[in-house]
Amino acid sequence: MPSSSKRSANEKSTSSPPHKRRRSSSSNSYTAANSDAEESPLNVFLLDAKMKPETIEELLSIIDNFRNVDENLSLKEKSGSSERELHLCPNMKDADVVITVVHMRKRLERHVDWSIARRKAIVTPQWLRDSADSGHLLPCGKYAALGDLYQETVQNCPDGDSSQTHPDSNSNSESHDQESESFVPPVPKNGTDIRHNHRYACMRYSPLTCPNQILVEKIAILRRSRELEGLDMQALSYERAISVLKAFPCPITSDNIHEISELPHIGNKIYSKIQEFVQHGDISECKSILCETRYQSLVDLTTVYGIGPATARKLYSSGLRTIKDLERHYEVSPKTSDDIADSLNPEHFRGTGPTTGLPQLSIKVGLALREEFSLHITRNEVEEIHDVVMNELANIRSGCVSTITGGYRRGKDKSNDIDIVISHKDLKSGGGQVKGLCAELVKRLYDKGLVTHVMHLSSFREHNALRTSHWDSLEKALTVFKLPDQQKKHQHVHRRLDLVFAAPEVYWTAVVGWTGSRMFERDLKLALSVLSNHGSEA
Ligand code: TTP
Ligand code: MG
Repeated sequence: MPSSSKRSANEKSTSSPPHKRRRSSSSNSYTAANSDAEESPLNVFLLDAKMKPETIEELLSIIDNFRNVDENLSLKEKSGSSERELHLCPNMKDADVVITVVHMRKRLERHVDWSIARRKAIVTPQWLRDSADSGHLLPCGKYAALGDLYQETVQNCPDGDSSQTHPDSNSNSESHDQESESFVPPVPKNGTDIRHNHRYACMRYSPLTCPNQILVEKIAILRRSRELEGLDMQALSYERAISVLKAFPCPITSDNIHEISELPHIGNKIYSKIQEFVQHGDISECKSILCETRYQSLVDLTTVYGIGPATARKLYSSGLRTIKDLERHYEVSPKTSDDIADSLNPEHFRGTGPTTGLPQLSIKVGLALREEFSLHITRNEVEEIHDVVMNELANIRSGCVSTITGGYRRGKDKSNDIDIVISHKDLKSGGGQVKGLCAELVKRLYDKGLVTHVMHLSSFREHNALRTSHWDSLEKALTVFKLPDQQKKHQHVHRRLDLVFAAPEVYWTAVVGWTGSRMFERDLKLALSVLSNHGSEA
């Protein structure tokens, strides 16, 4: 229990409106449609240990003033909404939500029995602030105060929003508003084993920006240096660790760092780097990597589309160090965006594909367009390009369906390229309808000046009984796309556009496979193969 002097903070709540009906604290069956719950106030307990007096005052004031009604709702909607008052609860046992700044299990156990804690949603003060700002009770997962109780916090959360959908809508424009906000994980259905410490990335929530973002970015430098040097296993270990840390629901401090050592894919070496970061705010190896001229050169060289780590190392060994060196080597002069289009004449680069007759993307083009490719693409432009592509496709074949995938589908505000998966709505004849369509579409876009280069164009493979992968039924084109310039003032830049055509029966598999992240895809395959092995053993 909280100390008696602090406990009075909770007791102040008696001045707030008396609650109409007390609901069993252990119940987690509340939904917005539950009329009993609509009438009962939500019991909130402030665990004041380590909480500053001004924070307690602030939270008390929010609790007193809180009414869970969205001001934007119409009267009719308000009458059916989950209007709830908050009631400051004098003890944790009867509370629905516990607000605390404690992040450590041991410290929490000084105040409450662990078996009680496991039946509560235990969140940071920010949950209350953000709920008050948004006018309704928010999902708790993002605000879970203890990593150990993340799952329980999500399950016991009184947000009442069972309708929250994952960004997997067929209609990209509809999902846009939801996705452009920072992603709030949906409440898992009963029995879904999604938790931050799961060993597979596909079973963990992964926010776009996590509570340990700076640490994650430091470890990304270690990963990148290994990748650039061809140390793929080490790079993968760091990538796995990053993925796990991204899912950890609260800031890592000296109080909770012991929880990190118990997470999957966190070995001794990575743990010691995390310890160093927690103690000193930086990782010395990162500082020295960033100062290495070889690292700086390899990073620069790989900013050119078409140059991966292996090519970059070869170029480096032949004495090339900078973008200027590359421009001299490949005889590509730096261009402004005004005259770059002319310089992209396919004849100039002599990269015509043998089967398609389309200009292929070469390192020279990647170099000429380096600056344009480095400009992030907004969600609006992604959608505009998608619309243009689908309008052109409608002129060739009716009945096609599509989903924008990649980082866009994961909710990223800015993308590096555009990924679109396309199929046909007719499940029976659709396979035949999309066959060969990829090359046809790319040719049309090229003739219209919308696609300027093609880096790769593949067609469906003949069926092979030994292959189990769905990639047999995909056609892919990796291209460069440019929206037409409307006026001189508003000039569009070249963008990388990947088009994937899938037969209807594998459409959603292709959508999932092309959504990422890379670690999610990798672990999804791993988890599925483990499952199928279990199945065959059974
Ligand atoms: P990308 O377009 O390379 O990545 P992205 O869309 O996640 O991010 P951005 O474009 O903004 O840099 O790849 C699209 C998806 O394809 C990716 O999210 C997952 C899948 N993919 C893999 O599974 N493995 C890979 O090696 C690559 C490159 C992509
Ligand atoms: Mg992408």
